[in-house]
Amino acid sequence: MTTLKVHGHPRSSNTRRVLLVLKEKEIPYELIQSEWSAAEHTEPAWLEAHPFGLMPYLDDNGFKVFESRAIARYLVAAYPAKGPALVPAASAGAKALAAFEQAAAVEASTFNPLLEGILHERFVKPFQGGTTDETVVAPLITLLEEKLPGYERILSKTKYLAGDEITLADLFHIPLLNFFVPARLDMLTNEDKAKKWPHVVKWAEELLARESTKATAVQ
Ligand SMILES: N[C@@H](CCC(=O)N[C@@H](CS)C(=O)NCC(=O)O)C(=O)O
Repeated sequence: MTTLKVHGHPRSSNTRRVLLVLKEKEIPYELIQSEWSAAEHTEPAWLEAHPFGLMPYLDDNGFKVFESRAIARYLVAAYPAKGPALVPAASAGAKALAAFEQAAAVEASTFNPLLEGILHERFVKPFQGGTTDETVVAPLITLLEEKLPGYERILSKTKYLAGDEITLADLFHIPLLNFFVPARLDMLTNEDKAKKWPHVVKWAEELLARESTKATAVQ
């Protein structure tokens, strides 16, 4: 098996989403670190592999795929014998697949946009020389806290979002869950708030304690 190449950057949460799935699946890989400051991801050679000029993309022996979640699904489909399944097998039936897809959709359509909005204000703008606008952050935090009871309803019935086995839907949350503390988001650590969604706190703590999370965390 040729070593898979991930083109991206260890500080990119979307790159880390792919790396931690590779770790979970115990698939060897090489991270080809892009020159982020030189905007290598906007150069013609990169655009050949990723038409939208973003990171990461995967190169599996010449086959290229972009979008972190699509890469993860490719890895699951292409390497079924490696590591845990992470997506219900076709033999598990349409209902198991639906449970997985609904959990994955919650991450992509609800969790990710809210977190990205907050992180853009609190990290990206200051890094680019701008100023955080807390009037933008506040409603995003309110919306996030309004979504946590939904997570709590699910996680009080099953250990993970799509049942009692971990799936990509849980793992997809990790790169941005990792930012709660540095981004001063206290809904999982403030005692008064955390007691409103204890199963979410336990789920998040378990995800953040995984070896794959630690191995791919920003140094
Ligand atoms: N939905 C894409 C998002 C990719 C993305 O936004 N990547 C960021 C890094 S985390 C990027 O390339 N940003 C380019 C830039 O900052 O100029 C994915 O999941 O792969």
